[in-house]
Amino acid sequence: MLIRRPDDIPSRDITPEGLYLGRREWLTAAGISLSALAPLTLAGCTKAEAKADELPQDDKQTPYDVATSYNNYYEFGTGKEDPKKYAGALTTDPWSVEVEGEVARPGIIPLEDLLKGLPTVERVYRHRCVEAWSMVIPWNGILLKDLIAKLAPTSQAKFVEFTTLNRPKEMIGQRGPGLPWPYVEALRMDEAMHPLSMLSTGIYGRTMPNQNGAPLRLVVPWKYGFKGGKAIVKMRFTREMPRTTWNRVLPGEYGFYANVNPEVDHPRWSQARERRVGDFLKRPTLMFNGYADQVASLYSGMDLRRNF
Ligand SMILES: Nc1nc2c(c(=O)[nH]1)N[C@H]1C(S)=C(S)[C@@H](COP(=O)(O)O)O[C@H]1N2
Ligand SMILES: [Mo]
Repeated sequence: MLIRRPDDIPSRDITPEGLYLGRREWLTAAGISLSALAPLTLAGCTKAEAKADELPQDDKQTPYDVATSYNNYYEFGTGKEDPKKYAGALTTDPWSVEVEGEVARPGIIPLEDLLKGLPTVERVYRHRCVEAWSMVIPWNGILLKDLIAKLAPTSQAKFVEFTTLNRPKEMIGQRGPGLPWPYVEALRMDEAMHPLSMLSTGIYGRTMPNQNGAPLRLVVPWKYGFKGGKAIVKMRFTREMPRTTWNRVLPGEYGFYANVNPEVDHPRWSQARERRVGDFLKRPTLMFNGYADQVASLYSGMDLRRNF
């Protein structure tokens, strides 16, 4: 996620970690021994890359330490390790969520009450950032559709907007220039009601680490990661399509829908492939991040090149 012009961007900002760390350093960081990769090293990069597409899609879970130390969370800085470094300053208790707009009972609801009575679930999802890296993360939390049913939006509600925390005292990245705060994301109501959409309160069976979006974050596995707002403080049900942060800042690069789509490149890089963080080789990106069977019908009749 970038707000500078292409020629201003140092390559480390758009290059998955493995390409800008020295290869040896990165392999070590990823916990891979050099000897394990000796045959590939000898074969050379070109051959190894050519072979990548023949490898089976391997969806083993990203290690916890990787998922909690390589994050995007600009409220705590733009470096991948900044959120882990600085998010400890965030206080997440007490926490409440304001419910607004086209809804039966608007109000400010303490988080415990918001979640009370809703069944908890654990789902292992592929997680794809627009920067062409991905992870596999076990999320725990609730299904967004269960919460929406409890909140009872009116028949006028067509979208739900998620506003996240604006608290510069605790969020070092909100103190200088950067994105317009607070960070806002939104879904169309049928996307929000889809049984894959979650509000997550933890990962790997543990309480959500601050850097991953404690105490409450959105998870929509068929969309690029930027849809998944962290530290949600407000849900607003609307008739009109809400303005979302990245779409406002760079509308030519980040659409409202943000569906993972290997056929629609980002204007400054390809989306055809992705690097699973920790892997050496890239793998092909799957339509709707591999969830096409479940979600493609939401977009039937829509031109996904225009509605990216
Ligand atoms: N509030 C807030 N939420 C956010 C972001 C952010 O900068 N601020 N970054 C988004 C982006 S670009 C991605 S890829 C995911 C990353 O989630 P992860 O760090 O848990 O992998 O969080 C999303 N949610
Ligand atoms: Mo992202």
